Amino acid sequence: MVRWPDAEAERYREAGYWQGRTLGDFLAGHARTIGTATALVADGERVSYAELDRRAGHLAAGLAALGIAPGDRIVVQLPNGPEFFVLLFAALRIGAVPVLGLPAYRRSEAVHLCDHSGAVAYVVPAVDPDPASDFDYPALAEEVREQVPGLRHVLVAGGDPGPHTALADVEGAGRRSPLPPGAFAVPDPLDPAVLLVSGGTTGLPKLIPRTHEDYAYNVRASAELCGLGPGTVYLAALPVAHNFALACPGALGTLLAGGTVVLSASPDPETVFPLIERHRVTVTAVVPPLAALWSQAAEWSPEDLGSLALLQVGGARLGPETARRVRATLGCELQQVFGMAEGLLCMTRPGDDAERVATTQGRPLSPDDEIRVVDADDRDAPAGEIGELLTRGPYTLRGYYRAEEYNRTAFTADGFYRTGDLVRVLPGGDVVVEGRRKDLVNRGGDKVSSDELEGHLRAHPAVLDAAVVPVPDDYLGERTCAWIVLRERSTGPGGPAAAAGASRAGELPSAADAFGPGGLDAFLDGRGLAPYKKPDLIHVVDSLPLTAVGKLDKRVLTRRAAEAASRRS
Ligand code: OOB
Repeated sequence: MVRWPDAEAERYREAGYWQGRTLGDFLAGHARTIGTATALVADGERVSYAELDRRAGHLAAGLAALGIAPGDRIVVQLPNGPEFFVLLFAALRIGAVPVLGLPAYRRSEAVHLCDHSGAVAYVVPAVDPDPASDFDYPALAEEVREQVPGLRHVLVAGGDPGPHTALADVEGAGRRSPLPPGAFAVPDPLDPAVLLVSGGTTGLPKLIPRTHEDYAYNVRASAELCGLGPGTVYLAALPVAHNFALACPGALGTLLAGGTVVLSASPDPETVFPLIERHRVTVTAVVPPLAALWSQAAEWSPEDLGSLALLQVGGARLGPETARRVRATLGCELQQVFGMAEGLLCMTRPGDDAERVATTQGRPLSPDDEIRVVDADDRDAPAGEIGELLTRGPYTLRGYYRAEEYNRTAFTADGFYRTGDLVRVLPGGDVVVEGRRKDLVNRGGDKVSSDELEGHLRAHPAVLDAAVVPVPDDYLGERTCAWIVLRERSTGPGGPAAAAGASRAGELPSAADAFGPGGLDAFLDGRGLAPYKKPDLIHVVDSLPLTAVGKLDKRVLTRRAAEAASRRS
């Protein structure tokens, strides 16, 4: 990994941001001081701080007994449940590095994460808690294991492990032969604590090393900003594998503050509203489409949501109208969060006036977050003008993991991260996100890399070329639109398509004929792509538009996609 230069590291230590501690070390202290308090609630199960600490210790010993050593990577693909946290704290204790994958990932993503991180272990749930997808994770793990020879262990949480090892057995082995405190060397706080997955890069997803120092600061500072304390009851509605729900301040911020984390397997109002009422939830975080959905549902749902004091909304653009409506219907304080797994967090502050909260994405979390707004030539844009946001600071990465070449363009020579987001900064320092330069589709917080999806589309034998662009959508903000040029067409009359009878000369074959049984959907499923990355709209065309210099003109495609969508609605 790329480290911060010594001078900066020193500055962050002197300012008190970096405290020389590991990310999980507060847990043992809490177990002593507030051991009986409830740390986690899930499915009626309550886990106290003492129990979480004890279980993490047992699992740490069990993992060590399997031969998992400091620095080893463990790909974790677990839903919101106690096991996620037992495993996270266990790994942190022995200095193993969890690679946090989303539950929606499938073979393509899982193989990439295990392979690219050089993981020794992969952890999946026995049962998909989402009945709508009912996905077979142990079967996925078998496929991953075949394709990634370096993977030594597949550990299965909660239920029948099939041909793999039950996570509970690893914990049980550690319980029978526990290791004394001090048995493990304390991890170096400057080393990665976790690897997060980037939403917005070219090619396959990049991994973000978050060190103990920088991530602990991220958690602590955001927990302070949001005023979390022992009375906080945080509802994890979004996946805790995502930075927002994990650490901004999220579940880790709540645990650090001695509060209670309520884990929900789904963010649907039918699931979360009863949880909010029953557990008197005070804080939660959602993406904009969910904020809108919750606000609508709150108008007719019988549950009492009065305990909710703060709703954080982030991950994608929240329009001012939605912001005002959400505040009015849910009757709680709203906070906009513009964040990224790479680091920088901008947040509106509790107490900011309502208009500021409705119309801006807040200001950087740390006094030492440096931000620059630049034009296409990296020159500072005039004050208040729109430009690309560059940032560096005490919790923003200096380089992706094992990505030397990519890092040369993703960062400036002096270490600023190019966010790819187009912003403007108001005189009071508030940031307003105006668009983006990076090539991705933000489906209501779920990021789809155009490049990654185009690669999958081009792999189809009937596809000659493909381009993926966003199209505006009332609910998600954006949806994914794929423009596809078919091979048959390009071979002209008498080519393979004509021979196969799929089309008459000069006429496009119907998409259904060209893509085979089940269409593109089935093809992409077969490639093991996460379902949310599949295109929402497909246009088959003769050719893709080019710019004057002969490059693909995505601006034209984006405009055409929007026009086609508005004609339809
Ligand atoms: C969060 O993290 P990621 O890594 O999934 O995505 C980061 C990107 C940003 O670069 C930006 O393009 C977009 O998501 N984004 C927003 C936004 N928050 C994130 N765009 C407009 N308005 C916002 N409020 O999405 C994330 C990480 C931590 C906290 C919150 C969100």
